[in-house]
Parts: sequence; C-alpha cells; structure tokens
Amino acid sequence: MRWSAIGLTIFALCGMALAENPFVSLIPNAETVVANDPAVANACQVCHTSTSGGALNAFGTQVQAKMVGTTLSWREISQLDADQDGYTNGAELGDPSGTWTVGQQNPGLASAITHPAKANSKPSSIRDQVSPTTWAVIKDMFR
Ligand code: HEC
Ligand SMILES: [Ca+2]
Repeated sequence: MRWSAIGLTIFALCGMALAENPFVSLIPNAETVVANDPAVANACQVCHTSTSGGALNAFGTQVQAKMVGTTLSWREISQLDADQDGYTNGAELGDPSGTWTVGQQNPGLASAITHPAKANSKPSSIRDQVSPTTWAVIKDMFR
C-alpha cells in the first residue's frame, strides 16, 4: 500500500514534468543536447536563449515559423540548417531524413547529437551520425 502510494506520486510528478514542457517533445533528442553540451543547462535552451523561455535562438525561430497551432512538421524543420554550419537540424538531432514522429524513441547515436543553433557544435564526421545498428544493417547488405 505504502509503496503503491509512492509509485503513484512519482508517476504523477513525472507526468507534471512532461506536461509543462509541451515544446520539448516536438523535436527528437532535446535532452540529449543538454547531456552533450555543458553550456546548455536545460532543454529549453535548444530553442530559447535562456533556461526559462523568452527569446528564441535561430533554431527556435525556424520552429516557430513551422508551428501550426501546437503541432510542428519535424520533417520540414529537419531539412533546414538553422546555424548554417553545413549540417541540417535533422542531422544534428539524430534524424537526417526527418522520419521521427512525436512520442517515438530518440533516433540516432546519442553521443553524436549536437546543438542545432550553435555553428561550433556539429557532428565531427559523417561516421558519427550513423548508429551502430545502422552499420550492422549496411554490413548485412553486402554479405
Ligand atoms: C522545440 C523548440 C522549443 C523548446 C525546446 C522550448 N520552446 Fe518555448 N517556445 C518555442 C516557440 C517556437 C515559441 C513561440 C510560440 C509561438 O510563437 O506561438 C515558444 C514560446 C515560449 C514561451 C512564450 C509563451 C507564449 O505563449 O508566448 C515560453 C514562456 C516558453 N516558450 C518557455 C519554454 C520553456 C520553459 C521551455 C523548456 C521547458 C521551452 N519553452 C522549450 C519553442 C520551444
Ligand atoms: Ca546545423
């Protein structure tokens, strides 16, 4: 009984945390950017210049332009290059082809995820953008 009450409380708190970040779930790997970039304190900074919202960065501005109500065409956003570093937003966030949809697991290789609004944050090579499972699929094709 006690444990189920604790479980329910944790469940409710997790639900609240997710519910207050509606924008964060519109793109893949927002939390991965936070994990990979020491200068990024929370997921809001993937689109905003501050940790609490407000002004949008270059990526956030592209997101804003592609919002229709509360939904976003990730496929369209993925093909743009907000920071003009030569890597599309999709390539930086682990989904170059833009096939990810809201609610799916994060695509790509976590360690290769970079910030779509920072020109000095970009994948170091095309190899880094391909996940180990994709390499296995490619190898299989030549067996
Ligand atoms: C995927 C990009 C993205 C992320 C991540 C994001 N936002 Fe936003 N946010 C936007 C956009 C785009 C707008 C402007 C929406 C509009 O113009 O209707 C916005 C608007 C806002 C606003 C103004 C609200 C309003 O109705 O004018 C606040 C406050 C805000 N965001 C806070 C946050 C906070 C806090 C976080 C982190 C928990 C966050 N945002 C994460 C893209 C994002
Ligand atoms: Ca880029």
